[in-house]
Amino acid sequence: MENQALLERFQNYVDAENKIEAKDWMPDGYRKTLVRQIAQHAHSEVVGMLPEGNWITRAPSLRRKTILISKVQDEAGHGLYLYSACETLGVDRDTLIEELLSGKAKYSSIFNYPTVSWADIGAIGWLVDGAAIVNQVSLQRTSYGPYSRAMVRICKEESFHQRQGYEIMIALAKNGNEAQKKMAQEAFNRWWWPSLMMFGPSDAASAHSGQNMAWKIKRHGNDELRQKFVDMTVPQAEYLGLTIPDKDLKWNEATGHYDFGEIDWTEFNEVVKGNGPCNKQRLQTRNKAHDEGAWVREAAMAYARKQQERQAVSAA
Ligand code: BYC
Repeated sequence: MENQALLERFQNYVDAENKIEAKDWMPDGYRKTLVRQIAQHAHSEVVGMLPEGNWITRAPSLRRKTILISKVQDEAGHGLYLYSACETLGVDRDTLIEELLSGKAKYSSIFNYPTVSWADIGAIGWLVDGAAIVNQVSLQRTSYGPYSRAMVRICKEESFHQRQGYEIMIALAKNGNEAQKKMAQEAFNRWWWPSLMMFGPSDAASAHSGQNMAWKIKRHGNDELRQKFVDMTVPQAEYLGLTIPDKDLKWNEATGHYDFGEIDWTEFNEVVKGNGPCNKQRLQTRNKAHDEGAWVREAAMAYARKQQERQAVSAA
């Protein structure tokens, strides 16, 4: 059993808003849940490249193509910061990647939906990166130092991503022709509900929220962040002239928030279990990319080995 005095000291330290660093003592449960969450987050960034990467060769102009390449590359970078943050907790990256490739690890449900038209790229930037920012701004204040610092950098880049998505939506939904407006509305219809699901199960059903809020890993509950996202996004949709695909959505004067309809939790659970529209395709594509990148890893390791040999010779 973990020493009660150590646990109390840890909790007091966290309550006083101190950051926990890699070499500090921490409860096993704290380490375990952080590895779980940060790894899932890293995998989400990496798999998150696939739905958008799918449109790089089909972007409608050179300008759009260069912006999209840059955004997708940023997501790879976010994956790297997060795998590094996870490694500080004592797990190695190969194990994490193996768990992703074998299908054992989870990643965000959102990336198991298809990108059917160019408007989906706008909708992802606007809604998916928008939802990610709401969640990640909160995580900037997470109690684990390396995760918190990774979040600061990631949030800066995500806000560019959100704006590039919104700018695509302005071009299509506000300034576009009838066909483009229709395409934007259809993409919005496809991504609205899955974006709300990104925040996870409702607080009552969330397995980890209670303990993780006490440890200040999570700073806000899933429902609170989801509400914040809805309140922020509805006026943006109105500006674009888009209709929210929810007949129950209405402003509530008493609460000062938008009320919205019930999320389809059966769909959410199915997607998380691996039965979403693109789960199998995403894992296959990721595995193929990993296999095709074997020569890059071998070359990088060969270079690192050569460097070590040289250092050993010069030290002798
Ligand atoms: N999808 O107790 P709960 C991006 C799981 S990528 C799948 O509330 P927690 C971007 C949850 O893991 C940004 N699974 O859990 C990239 C748990 O299962 P386990 C991704 C989900 O951890 C490219 C179970 O349900 N962001 O920005 O307290 C292009 C019970 O849930 C989901 C992050 O990863 C889901 N949506 O709270 C564009 C943020 N939701 O592990 C954009 C970091 C829940 O017990 N993560 N589950 O088997 C978090 O903040 C938290 O982990 C969550 C869930 C709020 C997601």
